[in-house]
Amino acid sequence: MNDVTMPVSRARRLRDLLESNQLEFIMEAHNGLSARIIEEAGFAGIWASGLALSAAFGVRDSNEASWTQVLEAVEFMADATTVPILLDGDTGYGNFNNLRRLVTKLESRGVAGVCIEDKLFPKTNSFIDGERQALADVDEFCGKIRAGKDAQRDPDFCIVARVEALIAGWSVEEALERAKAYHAAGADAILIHDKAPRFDNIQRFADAWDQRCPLVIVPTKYYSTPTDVFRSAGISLAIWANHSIRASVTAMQRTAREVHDNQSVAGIEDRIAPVSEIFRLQGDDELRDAERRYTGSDVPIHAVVLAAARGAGLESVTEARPKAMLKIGGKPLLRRLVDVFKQQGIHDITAVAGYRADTIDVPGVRVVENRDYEHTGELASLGHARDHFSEDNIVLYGDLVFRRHVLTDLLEASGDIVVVVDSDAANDGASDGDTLRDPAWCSAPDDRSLFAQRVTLTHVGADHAPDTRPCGRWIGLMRARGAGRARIAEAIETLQVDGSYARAGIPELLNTLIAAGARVDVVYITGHWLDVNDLDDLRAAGDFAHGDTP
Ligand code: SPV
Ligand code: MG
Repeated sequence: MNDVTMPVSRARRLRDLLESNQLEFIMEAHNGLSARIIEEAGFAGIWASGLALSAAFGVRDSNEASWTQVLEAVEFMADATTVPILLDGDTGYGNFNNLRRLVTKLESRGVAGVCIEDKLFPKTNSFIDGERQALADVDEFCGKIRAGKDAQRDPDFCIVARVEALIAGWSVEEALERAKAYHAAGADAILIHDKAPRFDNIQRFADAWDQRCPLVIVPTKYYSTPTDVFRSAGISLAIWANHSIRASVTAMQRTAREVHDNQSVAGIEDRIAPVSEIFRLQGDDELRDAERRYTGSDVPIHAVVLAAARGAGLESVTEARPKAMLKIGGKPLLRRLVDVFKQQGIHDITAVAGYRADTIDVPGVRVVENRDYEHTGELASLGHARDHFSEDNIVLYGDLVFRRHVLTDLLEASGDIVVVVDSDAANDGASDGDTLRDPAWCSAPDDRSLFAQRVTLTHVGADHAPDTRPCGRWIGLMRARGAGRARIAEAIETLQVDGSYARAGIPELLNTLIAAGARVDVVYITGHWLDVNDLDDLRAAGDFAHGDTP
């Protein structure tokens, strides 16, 4: 024997529920979603109810859904869950041979057991004209049970024989005779069903049964009976057989009526599950993880757009909106950025708003607000997006316009902290006499070779700048991932301690990182981008965007 513990099969777990020495409970589900909800609620098993399955299909509980349609639905339920499922197999959808085939198929789809009832195909729900329902011949039903037991491959697969004698108006004695025969034929448990509002007949049945094999009940009509009564009667398993579908019908009817009458969903929004809850129940997280594993993008990238500024040189056009919402070539700047990100498969985007935050309205963007934007810097704005950081983050100014390859180059670069530096801009400041914004000093100038150089940033910004010529301009675009995140957190702490955090920009953060020994890698580009700082830039951005359109 080795120590590897084999996972306990679902069939085994259903058997354990039936054979445990306490009262256990399972609850109805009718599709993958409801099955998952039942499991999450804590139930150790699920009843795949014939009534609920057929109702969910919109047909009657009279074998109108074919057995393969039921099989397919229960397979979705098994896929969506880990707990055992007991299928309500009606009469077994035919004779002994049909049941054999059913058992084989259920086992192959991960269903733990089947319950068959001693009525005739096509069956009728037990609560509809029960007295008029014909019961199966006892010998024929016993043959069916034996055939099912012989067909199962897994010795733990359970066949529950359901006695409908009380439903059809027969005596407790008749029910007992039938149950004994079914038990002798190999049934793993007996479901004794009744439509009476009181538990009395089942109590008499249970007393006489005397624990020959596990007893299962469906307290739909005698629902007011205290659960302890079932316990003292020695019942093994109680099935809450139709309460999920009934609950959802009530909720859907109420909601549909209200939405119809109000011609609006505004009133119900807060009372229904958010779409994110549906995604969660569908297991969307697992798909995101799998995408990461199998499509090469290791970690989903999160983009933070710093969009709090009104724009100092743009007052005349930013009365009603922040700079990031200015239209370039018909599209707000922020919208252009979002489009570029989405093209690269980056869908998790946070914009940090400040000035006229209320006007930031771009689909696909999470907006967080830096209310104190007038008195704080970009670093504080970045701090407002902290809760949404992922393992891999792109941070950029909201007034950037760039060709797609600029982002591609950044995404392809290695390094935990990477900045994009335009080496062409090194000449700009020198030629026109302007002060170069965000000048960047690097470990080596851009050699413009086709082969990536490993260059690091040594300083950015005019403050405390080295006495040499900068190698270019940091364009306001960077990436921080993996261990780089922790380095950034440490640098932020340093800036908080020395009191410069609130006013600091991203260059101060980068310089603090460098001072602390962190490696900041550089991706050199040569032009093909601009930022919008005044009306001239705005015009230039319009032309640039024009050139952008194929
Ligand atoms: C079902 O849930 O489909 C059942 C139980 O068979 S009952 O509806 O009570 O007959
Ligand atoms: Mg049923």
